[in-house]
Amino acid sequence: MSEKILVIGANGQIGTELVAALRGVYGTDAIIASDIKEPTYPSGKSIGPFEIVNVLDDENLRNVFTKHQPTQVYLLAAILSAIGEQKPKLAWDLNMTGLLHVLDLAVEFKVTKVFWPSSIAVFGPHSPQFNTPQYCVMDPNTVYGFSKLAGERWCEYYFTKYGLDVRSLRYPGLIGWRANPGGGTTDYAVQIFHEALKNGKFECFLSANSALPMMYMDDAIRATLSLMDAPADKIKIRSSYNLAGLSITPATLATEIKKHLPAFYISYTEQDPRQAIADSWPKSIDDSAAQNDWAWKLQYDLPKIVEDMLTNLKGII
Ligand code: AKB
Repeated sequence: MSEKILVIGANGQIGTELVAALRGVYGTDAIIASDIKEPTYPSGKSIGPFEIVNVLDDENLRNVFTKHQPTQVYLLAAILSAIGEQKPKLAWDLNMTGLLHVLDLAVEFKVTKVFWPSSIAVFGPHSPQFNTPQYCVMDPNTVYGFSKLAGERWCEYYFTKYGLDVRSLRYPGLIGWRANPGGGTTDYAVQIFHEALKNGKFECFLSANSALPMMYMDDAIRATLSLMDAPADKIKIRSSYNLAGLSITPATLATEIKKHLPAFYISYTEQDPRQAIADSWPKSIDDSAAQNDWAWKLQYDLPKIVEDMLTNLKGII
């Protein structure tokens, strides 16, 4: 069967990279990129099909499904943790109503596979902080976190009740050079590279020793594609898989950057609301279920991430 893959939220940090990767595998015309606005990245509209989609507008979404008859859908449109705390009702609405619209249309249009990203934000202050297991106490205290947790329950529900093949990953913070993150707590781990190269210094909004799980974008995209490629019977978890990455602090990241840019200087903001969010999240994650079920394996360690980020950003900053 020839695939037609709809990516909703294609202009974001993950979407930009995922569309490029999917076009590499399936061909440009097989991937319909979509977002609420025209893309600003050069890899956007001019390179392949693009649609304006607002996930809250059921009719607009239905028209796009009718026009393209997608066989797979990746729903990436979401409001992340930091912005979610500024606009809690909008974050809940977008993250939840948007998901339900897409799940319903996927059932109706007999979409064969749906990908929806969850996050380490589903864990909360009473979850184990180190090596956080797949199943444990989950009491997220951000709107983003509990919208993702509720979304996971909906995904599993649509799989069980309607047989919809929904697959999901709990992404850690993602570090990549091709597109910037927007409105998350882990955004510092991308900003630090831009500031290091542009200004030689960075004021971090998280404290020096705030450990959080992070992953290089190349690994995250590879994990996404291999989850989606795995035979359905290998996918034992229909809520969302833990994905560990590496446990990174601002201080360890700065130390690694200094090996390349010895004059780089990091300072820390005294008080920032994102600190409380970071403190409520795990410091490291156990992703043995992903390793066992669909042979997940991380490739990028911290030295490799830093070298690749600096090398690629140097060319474009
Ligand atoms: C955020 O910081 O909100 C996101 C996430 C960890 O899901 N990057």
